[in-house]
This record gives sequence, structure tokens and C-alpha cells, in this order.
Amino acid sequence: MAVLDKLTSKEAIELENKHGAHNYHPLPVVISRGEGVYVWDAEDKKYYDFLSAYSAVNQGHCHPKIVSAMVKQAQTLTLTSRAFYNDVLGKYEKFATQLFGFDKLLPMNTGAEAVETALKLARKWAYEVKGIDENNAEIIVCENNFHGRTTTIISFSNDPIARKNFGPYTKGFIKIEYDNLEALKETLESNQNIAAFLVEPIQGEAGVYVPSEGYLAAAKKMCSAHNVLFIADEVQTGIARTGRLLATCGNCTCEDKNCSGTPEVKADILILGKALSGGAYPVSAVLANNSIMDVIKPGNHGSTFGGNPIAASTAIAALEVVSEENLATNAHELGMIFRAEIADFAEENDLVKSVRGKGLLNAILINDSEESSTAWDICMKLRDNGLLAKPTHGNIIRFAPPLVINKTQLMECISIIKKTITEFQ
Ligand code: IF1
Repeated sequence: MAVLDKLTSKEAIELENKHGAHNYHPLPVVISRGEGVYVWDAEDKKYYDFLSAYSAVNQGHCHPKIVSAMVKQAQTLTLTSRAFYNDVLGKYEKFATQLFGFDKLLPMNTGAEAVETALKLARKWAYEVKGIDENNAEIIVCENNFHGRTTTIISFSNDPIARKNFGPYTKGFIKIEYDNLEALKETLESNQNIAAFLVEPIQGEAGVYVPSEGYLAAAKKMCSAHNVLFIADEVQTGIARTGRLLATCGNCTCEDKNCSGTPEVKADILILGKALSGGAYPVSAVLANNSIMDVIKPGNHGSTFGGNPIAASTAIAALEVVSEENLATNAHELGMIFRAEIADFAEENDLVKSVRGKGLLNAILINDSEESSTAWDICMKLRDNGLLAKPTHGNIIRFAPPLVINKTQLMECISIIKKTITEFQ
């Protein structure tokens, strides 16, 4: 078999099993092509993609504008490193900072790297601006968080699978309950060494857990009152996924009047990744105003690939697509339809407990024990019926299609979901 021969699904799975590390347990489907909301497997069976690469492909698979920007740049200049300037990075930084309403952007590649960057930035700010004694800064995080896979980030995870036997762990983090303002208040009041509060506007990995109305705004206010930085990890919730450009949409220039974000919350440090490139290329970023970002001086932080010309060109195109195609509004409107339809269905079907989410980041809670394989088995049947979704933590199925999905397609998907669960035994 030549390396580039076309593989059957079975062959592709066998190759990964034999030669790849077993750090994932994928649904057995081998995707070989994608366009918009659809993907095709190696045997050319067509599916709706209801994962969107964990919300990276918000703009749809292989969006022609994004791919074209990426290819054009790849044929011109790919990488200079930051030892020299390139002629695209500045344009991208200007565009993105204006769009999101911050003074400056620090470019990285993956979500975890951007989270690490935000943590380093907050610590340095704490010592040099806030005046905390060196090595004493603490950062508040939430239980059941998911912020990535680096040693520091898993140090403050409470998922044993992500954490066990990877110690010793990084110090300097205090874990409090998510969606609990009292816990935040107590921690802020009892400790003078807090640099920042790191939070996901919706907890994705925890099963699309949406906090109470007003939680983020109140948390932000409390942080400000204690001179503590509010860090929003919008790697998954950002870029129109939850019906607004950002789930913490502050004075960004999102023009949609109907969107369901919480406009009073503006992060001090914003973390973006995934759909910042439409899933075409690893692009992440940390945004902040000068009073914070200016503590980073030459040599303090960096990355060979961060801010490379392909990343910058791809990200500009990906962000343009979000506004040109009104993806935030679409996510808001179709998300309401999705939840209403599934909530009705849940009334008549014992297997579906409830549906929750915001915009097109939603989850169905399956009425069975955490340990049962029901959610996985339903996902297998959904696959057979032409829709790809993945269970998260026990019996929760996440539904997050590309935001370019239209109403006709969504209605078809809702009927696939209803039919599959109704027939499920
Ligand atoms: C995997 C979940 C999603 C993230 C937030 C940072 C990162 C992520 C809020 C790190 C990454 C991913 C990675 C993925 C599974 C996934 C995930 F199920 F774990 F929670 F999306 F829902 N902050 N999330 O959600 O970004 O370094 O991966 O670019 O396979 O680990 P990254």
C-alpha cells in the first residue's frame, strides 16, 4: 500500500490504532471530506456534522473565502518567525482588536497556549502593577473547568482522567464552585494575593453548563472591586457560537440587536482560539488593554508560529465571514428553535431528560446513569442515520453544528435526532 492510496474506513481506523497513541476514543467514523455543515466518510456516506470540531468549524467546513485566503497566503509567505516583521500580522491585530474592543492582541496557536499566555500575563501584571509579592500570586479557577492539556492547566483540573499521574502540579490556583458568587466573594475577601479569576462563560466539557443569568456580570463586578483581572476563556464560546460574537460580549462591534449575550460583561483578558481561523489552521489569541498587556516586554513570551502570515490571513477571513454571513444572529435564532423542539420532545420521551445551552452550543441530557453507555449508543445510531455528535461526561450529548446551518437543514437534523431516540432501545 502506497502512503497516499485511498483507504477504506476500516483500514484508516486500523492504521491509527496500530501506529497512533491511544489518547482518544473516537466515534468509529472516518471523515474524508467536508463542505459547510456536511462531511463525507471514506465510503462517501454523507453526514451532518453536529460537533464542528468542538466549535472550531463555526464557519462551516472548507469555507471558500477562508480556504482561499489561506492558500493565497501559503503561496506567498508562510513563516518568518517573530525575529522579523511580516506584512500581515499588524493588519490582523488592528482588525481583531477593533472588532473585539481591546488595545492589543498577543498571537498564539492553540487554545491551551493562549490560556497559558493569559495566566502568565495575569501573574506578571499582579507583581508589576498590582504589587503582589513575587511568587505569591494566586488565580481563582472553577470546578469542572476545561482549559486545555498543558501541565499547568491540568494542575487545576479536577478531572482525574486528565490529571492523574501527570504530577507534580503547578501551584498558585484556588478552585471554587462554578456559578457560585458567594464562593467567589469569600475567596476575594479573604485573600489579598489574587491576581485573576479564570472562567468559561459556559462550561463546555462539564456538559454545556450555562451559569445563572447575571453570574458573569456580577463576577466581573466583584473582580473589579478587588482589582482582580477577569479572564474569559472564550476558546469554545467565542466567535458567534452562543448567538453573539462573544458570550461575554462587551463593547465589541457585534451589530446584532437580538443576540442573547450578556452585554455588561467585558473581560480584562480575553482568550480566543478554535473558530478564530474557522478551523482551517491553529490560531489562538489573547486580547487585553495596554495597562495589562504592556507588562509583556521583548523576550518575556513568544512562539515560533504565533502570528505567522498564514494564521493572520486566515483569521481575518474567518472573522469577516462571521459578520458577512450574520452567524451570531443565525446561531441565536436557530438555537432557540433547537431547544424549543427538543424540550417539547423531552416531554413525550422518557430517554431525554432535558436540553440546555445557548445559541448553537447545546446539550441533551439522557435519562440514564453516568456510567451507562446509552449516550454513546445513541451517538452510534445517530451516525447510522447521518448525523455526527459525541457524548460528553456520562450521559450528555453535545450538539454544536457549524453556524452556517440553515433552518431547513436544522429541521431535518431535529427529525433525525427525534427519530433516532424514539427508535432507540
Ligand atoms: C480535546 C472539551 C470542547 C476549551 C476551552 C481551552 C481549550 C479548550 C474552553 C484548549 C479545548 C477541546 C479540546 C478537545 C476537547 C475539547 C472540548 F470537550 F474538552 F471540552 F471543545 F468542548 N479552553 N477544548 O474548550 O484548546 O489547546 O485544544 O486548542 O480533544 O482535548 P486547544
